Amino acid sequence: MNDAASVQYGSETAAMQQYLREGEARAFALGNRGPVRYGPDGKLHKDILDSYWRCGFYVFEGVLPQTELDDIEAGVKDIMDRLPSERGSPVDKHGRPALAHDCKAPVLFWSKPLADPFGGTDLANGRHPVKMFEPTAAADAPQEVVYLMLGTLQFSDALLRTYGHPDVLRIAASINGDDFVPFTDALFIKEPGKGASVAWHQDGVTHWNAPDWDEGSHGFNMMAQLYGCTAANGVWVVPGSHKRGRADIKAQVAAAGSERLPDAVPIICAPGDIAVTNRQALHGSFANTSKDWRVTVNMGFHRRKSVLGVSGGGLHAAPAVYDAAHIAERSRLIGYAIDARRQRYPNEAPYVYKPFAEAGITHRWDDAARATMHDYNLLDMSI
Ligand SMILES: O=C(O)CCC(=O)C(=O)O
Repeated sequence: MNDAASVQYGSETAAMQQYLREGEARAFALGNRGPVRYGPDGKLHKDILDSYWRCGFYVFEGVLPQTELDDIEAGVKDIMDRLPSERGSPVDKHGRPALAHDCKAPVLFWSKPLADPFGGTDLANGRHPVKMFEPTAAADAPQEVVYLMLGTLQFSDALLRTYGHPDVLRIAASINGDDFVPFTDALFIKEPGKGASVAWHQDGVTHWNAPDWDEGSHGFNMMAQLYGCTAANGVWVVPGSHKRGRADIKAQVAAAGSERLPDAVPIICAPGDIAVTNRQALHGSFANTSKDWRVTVNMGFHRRKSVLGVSGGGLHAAPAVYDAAHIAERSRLIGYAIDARRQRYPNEAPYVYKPFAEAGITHRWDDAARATMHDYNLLDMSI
């Protein structure tokens, strides 16, 4: 992707630059980053798990090699090329049927450049109560950009193959148990000089007041970085906030005097790093006025016990009670991803997903399977 000239953060430029510098220093002092390491039980090394549970996020360095990043980049560029020419258009800029033109499930989220479409609104159950500062975009910026896409695995085999990466799935099993289940998957696109803010929020909805609530009840998101991410364009997290229940975001912003929360730190990644972020952690990201692209391949996972028999939905898909059949149907994506990856990387040991192995279920990734992927994210398990 091409770099664009950076635009300024308006009246907040100086304060923002200082915040980014100080946040970056705090982030590197946390001790929650390094290569993937496993213990004798095949699960993530205990030091990594302890660090993840202490901070609410962890950066796995160097998981995806350049060859795989090239594959992902080609997939993302193809997706971007097929986007509707403008919001609501049935065709792309080449006049072809646009990506997702025939999808019922939510796929494309648009924003004015550098704006904050959710902050301070009732959207998504009002979980983003405070609007972020909205810098002014360049005069020649488009009216709107797509900054978030859901259900992306139906549009790109490259993204599906990454979803089946053995480390991605081993990390999921280490944190959520061998019977972990999918939640949703997404692409966050933060274009330089255009990428929208995602206002401070916590992701969980259903379990905050459950008697067995704990620091892992609402699962986690994995954020694989195509180009890396910086303090300026990355997600910020308040370390430890995933343990403290619901945050009073309005009060925290009022106390700070701006949305620059003093305890928050940025997730800093190189290309190919994968960050894991607890969905209960207070997190958000600022408008991308930097010159750097961020493309995050976001893959969410839950504990099975957090979704089985639970009534969820409303944010990523229609409300539903998630019974065993629903979970099995949505989990097919894991089976397809593992097989898609096996076909591309025949010398790599494929991940064995225990629920399928125990039930003797196998999946084959081919055109027939591809045809069943349309609108698969109607089954996203949003808790
Ligand atoms: O990538 C971003 O900017 C925001 C990510 C986020 O809020 C999420 O995954 O819940």
